[in-house]
Amino acid sequence: MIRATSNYNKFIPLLLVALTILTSCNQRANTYFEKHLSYPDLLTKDQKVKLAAYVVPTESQYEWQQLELTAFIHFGINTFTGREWGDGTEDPNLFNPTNFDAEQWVETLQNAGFKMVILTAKHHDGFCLWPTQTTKHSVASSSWLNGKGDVVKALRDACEKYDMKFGVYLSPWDRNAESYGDSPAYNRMFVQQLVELLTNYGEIHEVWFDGANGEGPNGKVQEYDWTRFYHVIDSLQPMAVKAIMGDDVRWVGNESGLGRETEWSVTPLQPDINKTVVAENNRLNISPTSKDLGSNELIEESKTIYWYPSEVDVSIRPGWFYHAEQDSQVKTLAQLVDIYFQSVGMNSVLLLNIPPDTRGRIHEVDADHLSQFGDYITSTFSNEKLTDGEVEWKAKSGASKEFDVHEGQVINTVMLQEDIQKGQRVEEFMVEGLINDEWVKLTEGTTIGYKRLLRFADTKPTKIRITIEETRDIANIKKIGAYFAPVLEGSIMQFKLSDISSDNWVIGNPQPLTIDLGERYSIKGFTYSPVESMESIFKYTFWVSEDGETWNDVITNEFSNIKNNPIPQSVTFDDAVNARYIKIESIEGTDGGHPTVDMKQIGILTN
Ligand code: FUL
Repeated sequence: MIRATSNYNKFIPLLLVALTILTSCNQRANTYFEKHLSYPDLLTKDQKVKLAAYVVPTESQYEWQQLELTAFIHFGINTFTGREWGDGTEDPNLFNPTNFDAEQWVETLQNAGFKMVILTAKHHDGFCLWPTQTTKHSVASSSWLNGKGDVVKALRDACEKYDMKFGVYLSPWDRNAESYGDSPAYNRMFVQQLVELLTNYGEIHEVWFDGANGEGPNGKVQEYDWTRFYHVIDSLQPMAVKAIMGDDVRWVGNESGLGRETEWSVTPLQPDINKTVVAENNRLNISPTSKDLGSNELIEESKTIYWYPSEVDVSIRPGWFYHAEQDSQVKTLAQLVDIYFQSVGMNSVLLLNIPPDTRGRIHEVDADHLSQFGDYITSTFSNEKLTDGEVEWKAKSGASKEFDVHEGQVINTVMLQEDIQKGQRVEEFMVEGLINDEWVKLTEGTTIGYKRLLRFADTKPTKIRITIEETRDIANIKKIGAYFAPVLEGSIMQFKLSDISSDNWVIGNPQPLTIDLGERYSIKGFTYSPVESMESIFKYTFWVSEDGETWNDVITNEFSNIKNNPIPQSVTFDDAVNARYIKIESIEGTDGGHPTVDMKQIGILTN
């Protein structure tokens, strides 16, 4: 296979390559564009789409894609403060796991089928889980193991022992670093942190740069030197994929475990790391949250396209960090299985977060749900119902192929895989089953990519037939599978929104919203539920009053990460307060505005 790397200025050789592909209708072209392709001018839409079928992953992107199940470990100061975003002023001594056991993490994850673990080596609060030379704000200043502990090393060693791949999350946004906002100085520090992580801990398979950044209007604004960060990774760990604010792995666009029905790994989208890219993404009106990131219409408008596959990151709990009060809200087997179908089954890699508790262990509830999940996936997919689904099927638009089902078997799931080393091509397909000598449509879909899973009602066909209805070029189908995936009762555990009914509440002032609760309560906290598609409150003050005239402010804080993860928020006060009236003041919204609050969004906690 010849691999051509495209380059903005090398139009002439590229044009020749392009012409070879475009004119070789009957003859197979074997030239591929690894990771990206800049289009020469003057190509038609059809020509551009056909060329997009020849963009392929790099070796490390391909290896990453085959992992399918990867795990996130959010562990740090927040584990001990109960927060989601620490502000960087925390005392390092708070970090004190009582029964730390990284091997328990890795063993639990491996038994559930996970192939890589990514650790939050430094979250937004700036606390480093390894004894870095760059700051005192690290495990070295904690009393844990007398300052001799190193979470990165402990986890790395456990991964080595269990043959698990290992990645690091290093938050660019740092609320502790004094140099943050003094761009060159902080970039130097960040590079040094990267160098420490990428040289002292063996092989690193993924580097995760979070795009989350809560720099406020009065905060320090940092210009990151992404080019240099990328260079450091490429030279020290050439096989590591760079994720999210990195150009190898793309954020799927939500934190709820939901992939796209139509998921193209070839897309004009790039991480917003420099002005040119930002301008191009703006021109095309696309961002990681866009529904369409790869249609033919979008490709027609684009100048450069990339192999930039999707990663679905979601937490097994409502929060990213461990909070004891969420022990009853660990995602159930049914929810985890749905997430699997919506991620791995939608041409993405799943990055499931399992946050260790204050002991430094994966909690028993999480471990139990993970083990059920692992058993379900293994037993479902090791029980192949087709007699032979391993194929090397070169399918043109309209081509069909039949597959025999083992006699008498009930199926409700199909799996399709393209050989993505030859590009992603299928645009539309249909699945039928032969039931009582008649072909009956079972399901249909759009993109396939590395893997597509589709569920349908239980059926007992003697054969299934796959039709590739539309493809960008001859599709290379690698595997067709059929399975029986037991249907699970989805007991979605409810989040308690309020301990008292709002039936007798009366609105006093509309904004800031004041509410007369009707009687006096001992209030221990409140909840706030964001509304989809509306700006949410980010910073707030919560006030109480006995008479509706004299107000006491109980807490001013932020709903950390509400923008990326718009789930109901629960705030517990240090001490209960007695009051009949409450007021919630929106200081700043998630988009910088002052969103209003509706009474329906508020709950009161008294227990
Ligand atoms: C977000 C962060 O703000 C969360 O705290 C978490 O780390 C998640 C994976 O990414 O953007």
